Amino acid sequence: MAAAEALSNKELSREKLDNEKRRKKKECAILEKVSKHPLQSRWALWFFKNVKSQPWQCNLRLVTTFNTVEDFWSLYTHIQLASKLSSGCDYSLFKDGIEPMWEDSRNKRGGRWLITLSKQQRHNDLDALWLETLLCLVGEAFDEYSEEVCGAVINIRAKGDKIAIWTRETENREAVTHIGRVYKDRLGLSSKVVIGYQAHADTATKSSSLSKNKFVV
Ligand code: MGP
Repeated sequence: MAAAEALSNKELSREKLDNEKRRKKKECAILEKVSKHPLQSRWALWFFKNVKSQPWQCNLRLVTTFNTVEDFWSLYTHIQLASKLSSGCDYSLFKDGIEPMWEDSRNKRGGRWLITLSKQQRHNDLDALWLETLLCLVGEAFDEYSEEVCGAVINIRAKGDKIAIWTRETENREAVTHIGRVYKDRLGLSSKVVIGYQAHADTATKSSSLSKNKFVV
């Protein structure tokens, strides 16, 4: 009888301990949530590695999504710097739900502000320009036109790397040019440098070097 009572007391205190642990865990989860700083949008990071035997789409992988400042930095510091990726690779950061391809319904009428870099810039400028591009995106830097932004892509290529911000509608002239001006300014490009905006519909039918600029800033 006494032994049975001792056993049930033991069970009771174990249950109490388990409940306490569960409560603490819940509290920690809530604290973690409230202490993180939310971003306006949820973002998805994609990685592309060129395997020539596979169709283009199959080489594209979703890495992860995030929607807080802290999770952005945690991701950024854990992944390889763009300048250390091998040729043929891309990173893309897009609003969650938009795939980083021309075919997505939010991209197909859009285009991109394209920054083409020289080979030497891989060592000197590339990582800083890409980080600034990411900060423009997650910080919604384009005022009332940030909604027009779909994402950004960095292409690591032997012939010269490229960075671009993709927007959703080439016909929204005011939005596109505002985004271009702010972007150029944020990258600290000299007023002598001209950057161009190309429609995806045009890029999809030509090599990017032959696509004509719809706008320049
Ligand atoms: P790229 O990777 O954007 O540039 O496109 P790269 O390698 O510098 O080549 P260039 O043509 O711009 O000089 C390379 C190829 O990948 C394209 O010609 C397409 O075959 C394919 N590709 C690229 N994108 C962004 C897409 C896309 O959105 N959809 C599809 N279906 N294919 C794409």
